[in-house]
Amino acid sequence: MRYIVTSALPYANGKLHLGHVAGAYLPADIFVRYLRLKRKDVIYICGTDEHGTPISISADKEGISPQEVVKRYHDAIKEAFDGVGIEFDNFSGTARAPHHMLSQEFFTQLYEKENIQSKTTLQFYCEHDKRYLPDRYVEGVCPKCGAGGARGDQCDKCGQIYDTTTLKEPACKICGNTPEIRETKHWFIHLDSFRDRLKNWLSTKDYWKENVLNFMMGLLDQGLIERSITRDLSWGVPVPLPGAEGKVLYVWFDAPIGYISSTMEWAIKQGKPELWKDYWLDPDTQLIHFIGKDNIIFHALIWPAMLMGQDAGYCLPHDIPANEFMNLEGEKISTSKNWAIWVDEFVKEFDGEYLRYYLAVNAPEKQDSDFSFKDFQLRVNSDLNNTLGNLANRVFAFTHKNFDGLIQECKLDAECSAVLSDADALINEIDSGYQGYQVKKNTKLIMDIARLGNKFFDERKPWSVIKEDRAAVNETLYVCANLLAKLSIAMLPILPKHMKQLRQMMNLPLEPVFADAYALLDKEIQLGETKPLFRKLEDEEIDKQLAALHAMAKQDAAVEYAPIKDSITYEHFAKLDIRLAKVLAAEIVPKTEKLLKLKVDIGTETRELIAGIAQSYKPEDLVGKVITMLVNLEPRKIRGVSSQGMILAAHTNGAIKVMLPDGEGSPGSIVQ
Ligand code: B3M
Ligand code: ZN
Repeated sequence: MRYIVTSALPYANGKLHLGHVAGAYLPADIFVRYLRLKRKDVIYICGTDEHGTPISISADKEGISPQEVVKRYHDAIKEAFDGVGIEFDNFSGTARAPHHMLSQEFFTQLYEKENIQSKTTLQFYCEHDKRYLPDRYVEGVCPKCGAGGARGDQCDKCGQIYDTTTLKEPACKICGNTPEIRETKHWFIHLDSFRDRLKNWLSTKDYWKENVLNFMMGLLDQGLIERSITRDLSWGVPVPLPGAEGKVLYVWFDAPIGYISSTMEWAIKQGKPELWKDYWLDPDTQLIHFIGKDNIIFHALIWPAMLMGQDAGYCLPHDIPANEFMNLEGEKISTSKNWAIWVDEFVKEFDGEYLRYYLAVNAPEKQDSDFSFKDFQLRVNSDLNNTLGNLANRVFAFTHKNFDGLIQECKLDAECSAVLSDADALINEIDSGYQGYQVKKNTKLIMDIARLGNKFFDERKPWSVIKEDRAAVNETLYVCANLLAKLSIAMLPILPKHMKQLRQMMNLPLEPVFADAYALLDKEIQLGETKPLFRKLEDEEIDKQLAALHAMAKQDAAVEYAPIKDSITYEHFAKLDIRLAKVLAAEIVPKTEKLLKLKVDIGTETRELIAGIAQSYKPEDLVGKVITMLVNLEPRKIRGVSSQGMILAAHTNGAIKVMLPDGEGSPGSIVQ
């Protein structure tokens, strides 16, 4: 039996961040490495998704061709994958000619079988740019919540999806003019004609992850509607029909076909152009798509229908392990707010396998998870260094010091055999964990093997036994070496580079099979040169990263400006009596978090007032400072205190900053 494992094709429109890696790539790479340990026939296929409106928008904005945008990000993404050891058998791109041809064949086949039909719809058209405007090319005011900056078909503020033509105050994103509404022809795939086949096929998928199954069942119950699969754009796969000039296939129609065209490219590189058929045209092939949860509908509904509609004997997805999302420091990753960790930058600071480990321990398998720098540091230090690394270090150091690096194979007493069979029980669990994509659970089980080893080493006290019983110490070391050997196989899919190093230091074969994890080392073990496997992460480097993350996000945060208020006369302004005031005392208003009670000197008198600035200032930060204050504001009772005035402050960069005079200032001075 063969396996095709795929990861969602990343858009060639931005760099790779760690949320991508955690969701669709690392879990797949680990699974593939596991299958290879089992000597399964597997190919791991991916490539960049090079079509879609955002790519042509980026190109328009930068005044370059979409090809240039695509090339830039294709290369950057590939490099980032290399940095974290994600190894595809082929990494293609959907702008390549063979992919275009195959996508057109897919379309034509469905069209000829009448699974695709055309319809006339309404669409924005920009007279100035002489083009139809796909949804993302139009911006306006949301018809539901009234927020500005709403996209043609969806408002990011309230999440509402609406008919493009109901958008208020539409503006063309290219030139800013108001577009008109025109008729345009598009093609739709009739999913309903696949309903029974889809239902039957889905009914055999009771082993799928719950999140995917529930989602699909809900969709099928709602009834399948037709879906538009073409767009008015120049960048994409041209619709292969007469009279369809200026129309391309919707990016989500052609993208999954990329899994096949990338496999074809792979076969050609292997010198066997027909080889892709052995995989794709065998109904027994296990086709497994790793994706993020936002891609479920395309992979579990539309794509299978497209494959069925070909009537060409394509295998259908066997499983679609969709992962949830990974957040960053408690907040949603957002590329537009620059709240993201870019993989290429991360691997310049830290070993890419530290990231693999952390994303594995913290895999967003059943629910969203969170990346936090402090937790990353903790995991690397306590798991990789103090647990796994520690076992290797102490065994190696002890063996070098007392036995010239040589551990003899030996008979085992009951205690030792028990430890090794405990480890084998863990290996069993790890084996089935990998089969069920349970990477997170597996990292814990593997660490349990290391913990077992450390505990055993401690209990056997080789440092004191060495004086009277060298054979017993050899036995201890032999058991530990076996544990390390088991662990090096169990952990290989997650930390391939480090586990290879570990095996190298122990002079073990570098291409083990999974079953070797159960076998006892049957020869003496002559250690090679050994060195610590991992390094500890210091507070300073972690703090530095954290600070950089916040700084980048602030710098790029999209500032929302309130509209400028109606004009006033000077007389209006002159009514405001603003003076400098010196803070004499400050304290938090009890039972509040935001309020400070201030006592200030305004030259002529002292006043008390309440200011909502406690989240940006501690009381002691303010005492002694000269600030600006509106002194003729009507007094107000706040929390039982009569607040006599208002201090002036700016809301800026997410904090409140009190306005201070430039240099020395004396209380009572007029501000105007
Ligand atoms: N390009 C990636 C995304 O939605 C999308 C996946 C295509 S897989 C065929 O992030
Ligand atoms: Zn325009």
